[in-house]
Amino acid sequence: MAEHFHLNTPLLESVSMSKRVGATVYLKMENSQPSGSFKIRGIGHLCQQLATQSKGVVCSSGGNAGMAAAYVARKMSVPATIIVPSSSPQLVVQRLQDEGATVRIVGKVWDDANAEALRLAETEGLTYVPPFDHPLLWQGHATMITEVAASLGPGVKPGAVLVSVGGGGLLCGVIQGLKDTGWSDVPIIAMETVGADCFNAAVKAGKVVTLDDITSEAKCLGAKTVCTKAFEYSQRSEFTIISEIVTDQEALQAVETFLDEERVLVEMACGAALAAVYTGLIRRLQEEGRLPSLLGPLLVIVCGGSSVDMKQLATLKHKLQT
Ligand code: PLV
Repeated sequence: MAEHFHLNTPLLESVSMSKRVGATVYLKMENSQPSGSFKIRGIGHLCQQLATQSKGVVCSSGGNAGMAAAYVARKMSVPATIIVPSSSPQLVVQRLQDEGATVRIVGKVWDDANAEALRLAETEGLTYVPPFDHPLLWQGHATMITEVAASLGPGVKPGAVLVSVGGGGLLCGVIQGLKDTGWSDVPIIAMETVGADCFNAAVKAGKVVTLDDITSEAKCLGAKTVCTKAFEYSQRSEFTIISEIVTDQEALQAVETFLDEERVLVEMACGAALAAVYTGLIRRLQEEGRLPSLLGPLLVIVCGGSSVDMKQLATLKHKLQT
């Protein structure tokens, strides 16, 4: 990649999480990317390949893909239209507008907004920026793993990687990165919330399925159907992908604990992954023999997210009564 938009993010050791897990925990701080999440890696790469001559980009998003597209478009001096569903909080709309994007609210969930983005791309001749389902996105996301390898140095390899899954783009990127690094045998724990669990549903059904609705408050995990590539990876024997779900309450509690202990505010989409540590899920997987009892360093992808501030946190707490 020539010039790129993402940053090389810090890899921090978390003492409090390490204590809970009983192994060293490293946090890949994707929350510190411009635009607030890992999405900038893939979307920056995709736009460099597809949008240099563009008259404008259009992106459907729960929020963070849109933030990345708006940021990249501004840097490339290309107009950006972001389509979000009505479930995205007002603070995201404001942040997208502050980034210079035109924002349209269409439909109830991301899938509705996506149909409109595809239509606009077709009728207006705009470059469509998908939030999770494209090989260029996965290639861009993969850089986070090669960076981790460089930060850890030779001879150190993660014992497992912990990620959140929405539409599965992050998962595909992490797997791509593990392949690039020669770490394909590292198990991945893929986390979703109940009610935004399209990957878990696909793994259980043995085929890609479409959820009836998104009932989780982790709206940025709210794709009704996981991308085919993510499902395909789950079926291949060379990768170990452990699909698990947590409740919204657990994801929100994880956001709060992470804020208290690491002094960083992330959204519930990220809290889903963090909850695997705070609820004792990692320990349970070890007890069940699904992860080694002597676990190497646990790599947590802190995917971040802009759909949160103290007011939104209070709103979610009230809604979920935590
Ligand atoms: N969010 C997408 C899809 O939403 C979006 O439009 O922003 N963590 C955060 C903070 C996210 O924003 C997302 C995706 C994920 C994790 C999951 O990534 P994915 O979709 O690549 O699995 C509907």
